[in-house]
Amino acid sequence: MLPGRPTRRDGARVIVPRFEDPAPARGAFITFEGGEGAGKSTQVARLAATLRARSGRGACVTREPGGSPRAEEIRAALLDGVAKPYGPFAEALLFSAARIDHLDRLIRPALQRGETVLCDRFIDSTRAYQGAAGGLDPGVIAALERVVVGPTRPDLTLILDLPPEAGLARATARGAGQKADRFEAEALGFHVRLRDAFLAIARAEPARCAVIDAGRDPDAVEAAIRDAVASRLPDLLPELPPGEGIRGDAA
Ligand code: T5A
Repeated sequence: MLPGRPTRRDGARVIVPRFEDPAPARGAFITFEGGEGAGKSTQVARLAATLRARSGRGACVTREPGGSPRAEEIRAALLDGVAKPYGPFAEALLFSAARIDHLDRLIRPALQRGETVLCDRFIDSTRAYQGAAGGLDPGVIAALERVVVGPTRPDLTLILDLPPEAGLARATARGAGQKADRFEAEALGFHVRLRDAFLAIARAEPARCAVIDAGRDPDAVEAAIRDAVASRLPDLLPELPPGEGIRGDAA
């Protein structure tokens, strides 16, 4: 028997999640959340470039669902709608399965190396999509977070907020000619509930979350994100000497 692992009465080993890290996480964990087409991927890339140039630390860019080869396989199935007929609980389990692999293979190792991890969607998407908009009981979602995520919680979550009509129009314009994916294809009411859910998360956890007005042009959104990071995690974006780094230091 491995230390700390319970066994069943028949002697078989019981697998339980273990979160004791071999070394304490030294990096920072930043997640980006919001509705469809809010501009998360665009801003993850911009912030990563800024952090690489300014913080002297590595910046690891990743996304959910996905981020590791196995999780990317689950992503393809989820966005194709394979799990939709089974309902939001089954979908939440699949997002969780992808998240377990992503955390183990990529996020926790990067944090232990002292890198800043920038993740395009994380637990709040499960809360909003499968929970608030999908109807899954918040108690079930909290239980999943406890066993899947454990202590690996974001230090900062940037919630990119804009009316769903605008986000869906951006996503449609970008994917001109492509079929909408499993979640893009939901009715407008679903996307309105998503927006409300993300804003409610921000109100409930103001120390972790910052709401960014994503309806502005990409440079203005980027500037607001830099301000939020600089004020919440000042070690990552130390103040520049006067006259330096207005724009272009993210190139
Ligand atoms: N999901 C995910 C769950 O249901 N539960 C979960 O637990 C998790 C983790 C993932 C789907 O899975 C769901 C949520 C999602 O539906 P995805 O393709 O990763 O699928 O979906 P999104 O994260 O929504 O990705 P998108 O690419 O659609 O949106 P982004 O990343 O927010 O937007 P972005 O940056 O790609 O920009 C979209 C378009 O708008 C332009 C860009 O150039 C691009 O063309 N743009 C702007 N235009 C004007 N002004 C700005 N400020 C702009 N910023 C970007």
